[in-house]
Amino acid sequence: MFVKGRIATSLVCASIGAVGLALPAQAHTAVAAATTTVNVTAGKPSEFRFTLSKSTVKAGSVTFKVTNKGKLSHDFKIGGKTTPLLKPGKSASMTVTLKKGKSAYQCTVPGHAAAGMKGTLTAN
Ligand SMILES: [Cu+2]
Repeated sequence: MFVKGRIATSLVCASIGAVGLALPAQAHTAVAAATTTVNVTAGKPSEFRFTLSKSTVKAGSVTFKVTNKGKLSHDFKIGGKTTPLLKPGKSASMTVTLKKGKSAYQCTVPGHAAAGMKGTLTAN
């Protein structure tokens, strides 16, 4: 199993080209898995809360799949981007590049962040 995995990694590296071959194999694995997906639920566990499937992510490209399970419309803002306003039951995906450190997120509907619809996500 381990040997088989090594071969697969080598093929990925080879496809990147001569520049890629100069880097250690581990770097190629990181490139292949660069985009992290975080599932975000708005309106859960209570109306003015977000639940994120991950509390830390790798810095770089992060896709947020936001679903509104509340009774009011909500959106999700992080890293300078905001999803469309989502009606109850609706969802949207958004890809953001996050730098290392803490990124604040919030709902931009007036009053919602103040009521608790905010938090921070750590990127390493
Ligand atoms: Cu909201």
